[in-house]
Amino acid sequence: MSESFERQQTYIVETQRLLLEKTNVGLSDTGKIVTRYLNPVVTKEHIPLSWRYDFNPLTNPHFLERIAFNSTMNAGALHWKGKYLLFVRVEGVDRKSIFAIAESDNGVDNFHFWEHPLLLPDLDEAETNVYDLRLTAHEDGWVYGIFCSEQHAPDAAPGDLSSAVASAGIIRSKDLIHWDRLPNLKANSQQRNVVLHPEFVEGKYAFYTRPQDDFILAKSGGGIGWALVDDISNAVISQEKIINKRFYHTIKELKNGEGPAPLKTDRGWLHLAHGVRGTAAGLRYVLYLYLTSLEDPSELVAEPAGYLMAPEGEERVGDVSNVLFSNGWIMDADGTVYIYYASSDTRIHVAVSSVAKLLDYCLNTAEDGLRSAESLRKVIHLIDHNAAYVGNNSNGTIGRLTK
Ligand code: M1P
Repeated sequence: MSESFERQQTYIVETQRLLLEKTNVGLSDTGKIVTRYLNPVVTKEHIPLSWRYDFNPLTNPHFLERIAFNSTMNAGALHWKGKYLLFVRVEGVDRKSIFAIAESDNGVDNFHFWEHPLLLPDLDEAETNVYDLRLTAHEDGWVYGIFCSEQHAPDAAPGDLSSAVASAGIIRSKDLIHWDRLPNLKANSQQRNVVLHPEFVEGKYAFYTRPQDDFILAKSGGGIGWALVDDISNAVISQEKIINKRFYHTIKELKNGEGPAPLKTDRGWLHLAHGVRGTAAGLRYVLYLYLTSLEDPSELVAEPAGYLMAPEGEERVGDVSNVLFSNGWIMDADGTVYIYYASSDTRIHVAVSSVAKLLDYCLNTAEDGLRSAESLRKVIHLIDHNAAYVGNNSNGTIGRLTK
């Protein structure tokens, strides 16, 4: 072994060890609905070295990375046997994604990948890319993973190497090691951001969908859809209704998509979703919440105006800048909620909240009035309400408490 090989190997191994052992810290959260954390929880630097380097000095004399990765993002999440698991979208420099499980004891730091990536059964050789897995521990006893299965559009004109078709792939497992692959969900439109509801509804499997006219834009696709399916081993959408609509001049004007499977609370099903709007600088992806009825999970109960989380600071910049995306969250028995979100399609972070706070936010923040005049009315209403509790000084800032 050359000295340089040995030195480089030691440096790389030691650097990763320090990264994996690093403690994360929550940032100041006074008055905030979620607590962000200082460090991302999973980055491409967390990917095992044995997936990247050939450690044989004879076949890798310069100690070069043999397989390089571009990013870790958009992770499904699951609480499993006391561990916090992330099913990470690991994207290579070749632009293909694979899924890999990273686990942590406390949900906020020390995530380390399992020895092998998830061995996704290969169904169809036309499938080019897979990504954005959503996990559902279903009441039927299986853990399902629903993901985007993408291929080159079969009807693309000669020379058109961009047109693509998105559909929903389905896998399930009972041990998270062996995965069965079921046929892709059959639908009349392209589908991305498909999520399985954790309970049977009317005795059927229920899917959150995102019908879209083409690969990128939802257009007539209206918003987040809902469809009941008789047989998950041959899942066909025959009827789909839009349960969370898009509106002009909102954070989800261009498109939206369900995030992880919703959380069951005593006030309803709590949903995390992403909304997308166009700007002069490109698309902007933010995260928002909505609540649906326990009796009918397709019935909207509350939706606070605007976003819960938007890209901040370093989160703004990355492979696809100005994007927050989440397809994984975990609720602990004590009501703590860990939101795993990727920033700018590059790395994964955690933000921590609680069911109590998220419900309070959902139920006590007014819905979007869709007009500036309505936004003004809401501000005036809050000022008037506060007049009974605080005095306003001459600068208009809050003065002494009167009650
Ligand atoms: O680049 C942002 C996101 O774009 C797509 O999401 P959507 O279909 O909602 O627009 C996906 O490719 C997603 O992976 C990506 O993070």
